[in-house]
Amino acid sequence: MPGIDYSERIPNNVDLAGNRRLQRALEDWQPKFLEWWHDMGPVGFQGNEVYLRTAVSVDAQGWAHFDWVRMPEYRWGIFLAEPEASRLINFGDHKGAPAWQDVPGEYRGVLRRLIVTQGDTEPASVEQQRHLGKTCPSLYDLRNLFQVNVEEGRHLWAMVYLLDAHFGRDGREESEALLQRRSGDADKPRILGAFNERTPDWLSYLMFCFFTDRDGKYQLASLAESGFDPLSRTCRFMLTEEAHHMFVGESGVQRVVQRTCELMREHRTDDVRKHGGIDLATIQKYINFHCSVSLDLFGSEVSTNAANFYTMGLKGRFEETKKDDDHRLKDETYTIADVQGDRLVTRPEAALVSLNERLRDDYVADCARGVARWNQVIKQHGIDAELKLPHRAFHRAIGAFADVKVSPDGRIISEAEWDAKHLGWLPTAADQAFVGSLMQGVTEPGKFAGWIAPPPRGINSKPIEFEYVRLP
Ligand code: BYC
Repeated sequence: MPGIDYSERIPNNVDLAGNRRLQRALEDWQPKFLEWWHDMGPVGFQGNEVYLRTAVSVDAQGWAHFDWVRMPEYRWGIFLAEPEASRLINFGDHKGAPAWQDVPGEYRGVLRRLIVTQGDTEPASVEQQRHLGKTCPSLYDLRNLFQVNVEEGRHLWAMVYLLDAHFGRDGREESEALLQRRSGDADKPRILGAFNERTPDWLSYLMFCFFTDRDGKYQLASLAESGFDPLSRTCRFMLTEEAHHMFVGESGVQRVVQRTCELMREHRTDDVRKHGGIDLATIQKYINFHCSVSLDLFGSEVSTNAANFYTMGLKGRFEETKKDDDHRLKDETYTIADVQGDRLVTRPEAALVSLNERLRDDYVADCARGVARWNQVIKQHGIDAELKLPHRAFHRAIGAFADVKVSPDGRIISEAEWDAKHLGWLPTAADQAFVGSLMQGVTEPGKFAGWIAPPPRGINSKPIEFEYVRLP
């Protein structure tokens, strides 16, 4: 049965009670997690009841449970998707062998590193978003923020479970370290770049949910293909949670765009700032920033790490089993983006070392679909403007483009041109101050800040004016 046992101190569907050693390790970690949540989780609102969704089982219907919960009392637990009978390793050198239920000894270090990197992003995002509550544009948005935050907390639990269950003392040490690194801290930063950036305002947050959580979707989907079955099963369940985070991002930015268009039409101007809206030019700059830092999260275009993860059977491609090839890729090539002299080019490269770029391609296509939906809103308002994804080489810090300056439309430019123009491409301190000035908390049920349109419908068929967070 896919049911989750909520009578346990740590809700789970992995029969934790049957593994006393693991249960003790996790019960030892639980108060440390709560201490971290208290210190680094959402600022304020910890005593308020929030209308949250909790998984009651790991099947599709298991998400139907909504209730009032105070965040520190959220039932974080360990939920794995149901096992697939006789699952095999579907790619790499071990293709066709039974999926591993235990860590293959020779891959222990690599697998641990992958799990830790994934796990590290989860608390990082909660840390990045912790100050947003007091400037929420509505109770509806506040509730969505907290839903995302508690689920990122649960994703941390998911990775800690794998570490504690399968990596012994090393795993327990890594579990502790996950609570000790801090987003943006100079001495003990989070592992990946985007997770050390600030999320100072709600526009940044919505962009983060659209662009950075979408990296989560693609990375988790690749790890869900893993030959290490416990990782695959935990990622499969995490993906069901991730979908909501991307909904928050896509629909959130769409509502900002909609409000901007309404103001543009009403006042017959592009400059909606003086009417309390966020102009399309500023929205474009935020897209440029969040897209580029999220593109970095896929790693270098040419990566032996990526080739090894694949050959070892640990991390597959997006929708690996739906692809019609040999799933070993030793003789294949793939077209990747690169720099040659002063030109951006595409060129063939061995498919195995190109797997990061291939995943980035899947990701970019998905982002483009979302941006097209935002552009529909602009078009419906009869406005002649278009939001665009920046060129993938723009503003990169990882990989082939890290050492060149590139414009958002994909031209290699000189340092001098970059210096002269980059303030027009990326959010400036003044842009951030302006967006920051709009961030005034709105907490009256049914009311929305003036820079974002209300959503078309509420959560779980509740009305938009529902009291999604109970304030005193
Ligand atoms: N920042 O061969 P390379 C999510 C390091 S988001 C800093 O280019 P590789 C979420 C790299 O670690 C999904 N360092 O890359 C979203 C390596 O270091 P070592 C998170 C970076 O290894 C929102 C070196 O550079 N999950 O879930 O092929 C909210 C050379 O590496 C960066 C994962 O990432 C960077 N951007 O691939 C909440 C999945 N990029 O080993 C949650 C697990 C690279 O030489 N991680 N480096 O010291 C992976 O699969 C891989 O580690 C990466 C990098 C795809 C990230």
